[in-house]
Amino acid sequence: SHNDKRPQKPFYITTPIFYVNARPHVGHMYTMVLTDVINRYQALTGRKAIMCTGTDEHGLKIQQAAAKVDTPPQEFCDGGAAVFKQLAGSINVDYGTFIRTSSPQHREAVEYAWHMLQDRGYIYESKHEGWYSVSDETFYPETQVELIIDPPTGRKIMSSIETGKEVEWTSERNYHFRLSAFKDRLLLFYKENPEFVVPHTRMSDLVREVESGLSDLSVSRPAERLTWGVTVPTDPSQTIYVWLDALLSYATAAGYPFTPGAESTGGWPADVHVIGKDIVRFHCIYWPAFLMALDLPLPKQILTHAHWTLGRKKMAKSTGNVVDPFFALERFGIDAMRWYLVHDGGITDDADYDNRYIISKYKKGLQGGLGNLASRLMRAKSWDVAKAVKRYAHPNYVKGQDSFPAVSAESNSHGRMLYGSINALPSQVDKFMKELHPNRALQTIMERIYDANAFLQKEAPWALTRQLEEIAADTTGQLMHDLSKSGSSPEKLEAEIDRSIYLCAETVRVTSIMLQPFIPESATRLLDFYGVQPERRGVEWAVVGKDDTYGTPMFDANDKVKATIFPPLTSDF
Ligand code: ME8
Repeated sequence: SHNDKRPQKPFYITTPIFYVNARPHVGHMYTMVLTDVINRYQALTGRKAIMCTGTDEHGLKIQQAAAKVDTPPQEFCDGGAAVFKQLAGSINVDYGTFIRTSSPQHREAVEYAWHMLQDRGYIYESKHEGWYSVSDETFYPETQVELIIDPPTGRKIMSSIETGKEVEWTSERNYHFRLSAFKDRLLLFYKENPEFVVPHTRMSDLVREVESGLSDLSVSRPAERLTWGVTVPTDPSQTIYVWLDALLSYATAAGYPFTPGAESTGGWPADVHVIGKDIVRFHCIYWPAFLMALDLPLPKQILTHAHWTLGRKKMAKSTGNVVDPFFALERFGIDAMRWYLVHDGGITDDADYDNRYIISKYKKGLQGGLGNLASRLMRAKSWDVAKAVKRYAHPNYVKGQDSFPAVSAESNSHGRMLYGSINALPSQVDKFMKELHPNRALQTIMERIYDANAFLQKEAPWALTRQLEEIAADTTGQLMHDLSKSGSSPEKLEAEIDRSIYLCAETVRVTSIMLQPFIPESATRLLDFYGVQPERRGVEWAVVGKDDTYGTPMFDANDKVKATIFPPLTSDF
């Protein structure tokens, strides 16, 4: 139909906007990288893709943090936002938008949304009493708090059972959002969109929580307590609750309030919000309810990832149990970090961060696995990758895999297995990426690289090369005679060598194409090393045999520095 001709909405993906009250740690970097990988993958498939990250700058927590260091809140936030922006840049995160909630553009969007909510009758004023956690920026009901002894101070404090954070009794007049009115609509929405929350296990917890009932949500605080935020446009004595303000940043960044007829040019609605499992309630209950109330389309999926721990305890800025991402980057480099975080980071289960793992896994996966395979093939004097490619790539070798010459049935079957598994790789990666499991996608790519290394080891083309050299050097002609008697010939041996080289080179080419979203710099260097033309690096080229033009490095392959894509990491620091 003519509708199919409409340009596709840009893919739109976000990270949470991060609080600026403390320096970022590896957990924040992880969310940024996961999001970037998914966004870059979409772009690799040829879709316009927009990623948004940014900073959450309002609220009591930030107000208090700024006051503590005697700095005006805006100045305090400018400094914090700059650090998060720097982090994104330094780990090669290709964000299109960096949204700050203290920006005038965002303030206007929040004011507009407030008017809409009020006009539609979703907001009312009443007295509110409850336990408020400044650290979590949320009220907890009586049933979700307990009296504990605060370990550092020995003081008895009331705290949230869920997060352990201190809560204080608050009694005030403020505005409420009719969250309770959305219970049935939310449950129906979850039922009709079983893929809304990834991984699926967190969806059942969510349904249980909503089924057990929703109370209305306090969405403003008296301005004498909370000054740093967006003022309620109809009542200057109140300031808008930080989470309503913060969640709306996803809309602001996509152009909200939207221009009629151009609602989706900024990517709205979001395809994926990537968040940590700590903020599921805000994104999977409050956020859809706000959007329903505003009559805006809902995000398609929320990817809720697990946490990084350090010494098995959650990495968190409030406890100081953190790894500085800038130090880690300086020590290991951008792609080693990106690779490690995605390969070993948890979606469903928490993962423990350890410098020793980074080094040993890098050694196995990138340096010893991919780097070694790539350079063994390309730097050997005894064969020529470009020649092997010319010989076997389609359309030069149209007869296909079954006709690959082989000296033995055994090696023929190994080759066929590798051929089949590399050919299947792009669709496996695609499936995992669409299921929002970048870690599985990356692990599968790595398996193909390990397969190719094992194949090369078994085929040992260097042994055939030596055999050819010996035959050539044998003046008696005996070796040549033996070879012919066995039904082989120097030409057949050469064809066999080329065949092994070709299958391994294809593994490097195809995996490098698929690795671009994960380790963009290294993958680009690998593709340069293999002389893959820049316009042949999209996923549509990740088909065995499709490219018959590569094999000659775009730089001097004997330049040790350039040809060492994954230099060794040092473990002594
Ligand atoms: O919650 N492991 O901001 P925040 C993995 N401003 N990821 C972690 C992590 C860990 N140990 N610790 C933090 C906020 N993260 C709000 C969000 S959105 C409209 C407002 C990541 O600075 C993870 O993505 O506390 C988590 O959800 C987020 O940082 C919390 O960042």
